[in-house]
Amino acid sequence: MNIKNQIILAMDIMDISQAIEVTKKVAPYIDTIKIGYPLALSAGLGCFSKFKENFDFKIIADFKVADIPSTNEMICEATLDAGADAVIVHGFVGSDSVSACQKVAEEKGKEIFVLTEMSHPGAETFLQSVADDIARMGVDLGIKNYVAPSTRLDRLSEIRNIVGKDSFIISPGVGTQGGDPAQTLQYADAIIVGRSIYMAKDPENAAANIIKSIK
Ligand code: OMP
Repeated sequence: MNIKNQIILAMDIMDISQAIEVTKKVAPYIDTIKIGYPLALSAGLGCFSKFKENFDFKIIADFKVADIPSTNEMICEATLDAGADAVIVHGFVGSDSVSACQKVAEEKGKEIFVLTEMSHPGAETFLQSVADDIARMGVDLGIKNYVAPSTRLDRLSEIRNIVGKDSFIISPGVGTQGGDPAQTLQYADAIIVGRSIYMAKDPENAAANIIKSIK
């Protein structure tokens, strides 16, 4: 994906006006925002166009799509038609479900991100053991964009090895979950940061400090 800035804001504030206000403060540092269930379920899918009206940003819809192919197809249709530029899709559901999303995105000139391993501790229970296979499946399907954890650099590095240097990896878990921005960017193309920015007393300064730490 063509993301210039290495930092993606995870905007999980549930109040749309507050979400826009905070985003305005950090707008100079970002060109891509990730919006997921917290904001979309509170404000509706119209929040994508509200963000597009206010910012010249790409929007990644973090809906972690994980259903049968025909339902995945409908979810991606609705999400991308509402204005998202890309959608995050779970890989564990298998190649038919992922391909369904890939097909819809391609038809619309948009993109998907395949989630391999998640960043939270619970991902070690089930998901971690199949994450390499999920990444290999992505490669076989010709997927170019992936999500992989900043909280386990050994795993992030392994997933990078599998998907190759030409793939685009975005990495959540930086800051509040413990991941380090600079170390993560040794393996990922961009970091996803939420609470360490939007819950900071001074979000602009928080974003500026992260940028400084990766230069
Ligand atoms: P903070 O922990 O507040 O920085 O937010 C991280 C963001 O990334 C949240 O929106 C999570 O839902 C999301 N995320 C993870 O934290 N871990 C994952 O494994 C995957 C995601 C994601 O798909 O974005």
